[in-house]
Amino acid sequence: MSLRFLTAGESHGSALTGILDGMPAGVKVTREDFAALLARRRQGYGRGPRQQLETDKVRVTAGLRAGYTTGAPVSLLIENVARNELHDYMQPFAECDAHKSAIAVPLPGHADLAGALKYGLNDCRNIRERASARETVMRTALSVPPRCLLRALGIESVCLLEQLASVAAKIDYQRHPAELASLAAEAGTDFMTPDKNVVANWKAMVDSAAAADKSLGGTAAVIFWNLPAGLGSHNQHDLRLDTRLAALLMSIPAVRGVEVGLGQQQAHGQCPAADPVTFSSEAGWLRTSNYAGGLEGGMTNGEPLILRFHMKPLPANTGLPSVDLQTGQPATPAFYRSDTQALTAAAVVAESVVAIELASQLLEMTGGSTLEQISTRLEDLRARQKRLPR
Ligand code: EPS
Repeated sequence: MSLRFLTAGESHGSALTGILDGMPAGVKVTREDFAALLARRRQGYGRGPRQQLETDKVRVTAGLRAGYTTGAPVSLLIENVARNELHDYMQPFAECDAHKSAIAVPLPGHADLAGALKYGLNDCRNIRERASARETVMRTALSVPPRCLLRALGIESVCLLEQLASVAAKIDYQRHPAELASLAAEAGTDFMTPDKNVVANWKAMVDSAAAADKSLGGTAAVIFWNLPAGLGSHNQHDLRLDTRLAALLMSIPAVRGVEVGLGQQQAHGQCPAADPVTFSSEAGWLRTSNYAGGLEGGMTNGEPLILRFHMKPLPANTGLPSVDLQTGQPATPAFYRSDTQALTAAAVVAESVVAIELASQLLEMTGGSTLEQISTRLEDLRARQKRLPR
């Protein structure tokens, strides 16, 4: 493990804080890199009103100097600027009246009840504030330096929406990811999908869900390409790259399942279970298909890495019965402002946490304290991986 990160912050607290440790020196990072990525996380058709209010402006408080990483831990701060009375109730010291913002009725499907029982609380506020997906803005921001490192090494990525509720886009994962990325760019920013024909239908679905205060889940994909073979390991359960990537994707709020490549179709016999190998001295090692999604035996195999995840509808206003933690009586949870769909945001977050892990794996494989050293070693490795091993 070469890169480590931690976040702190509550949804309606004053700010989110993050630390990323282990970045090499000499990686160029600009203000625009942060702004553009965080704007991508806010966009999407069906995001909640909060997304228009938050600016997600990143203050870099350590680890960058004159536009380059120094090798020291990178420290970031993002203030929550949208204000409502909840922010007054999240003040750190005794003058804040916590009772005024108590949540006595847990939302089914949320962290509320499990957290209240864990901490012995009859107020779910502390749990909900930290479990909120607002925290993912910091994980996304922390991925910027690792993304800049990957970009400098020629590694590219895209995230795509594949299915919203029961309506699937048509995506051929056997196409080159750069083609999928340019189709998605053509289809616009509402849903980040390469299938422009599904967009109008998805918009109408979001409109009717919004009118009913419901939320929609779905499936999205993250693809990285130009990776060397051998990131990860087959040697120990916790070093397998699929172990680590699945854990990171599952850590995104509301994600309920993860697939590597077309894993479910492979399991159900609906597509080949493996991809044929070819070799030529010009092209090196190639596969004629990529159903495995670029991961075999816990390691990248040099093909595009394809990960897919399933996100449930946000459980904000399901209308399901609950119980008042203070009275023990049946009760309906209070209305809770939410996104109609947050799959577009989750896809950007997923791409971000995967970027951090892949950068970490590359650092582990190449060693090196500076971008220059890493780049030279990776070039050498790539050249060797094109030849027959001796
Ligand atoms: C969230 C509830 C909403 C979302 C929030 C996540 O916040 P609020 O209750 O203030 O409207 O907008 O997501 C973000 C703020 C964000 O930046 O993604 C929740 O409970 O998970």
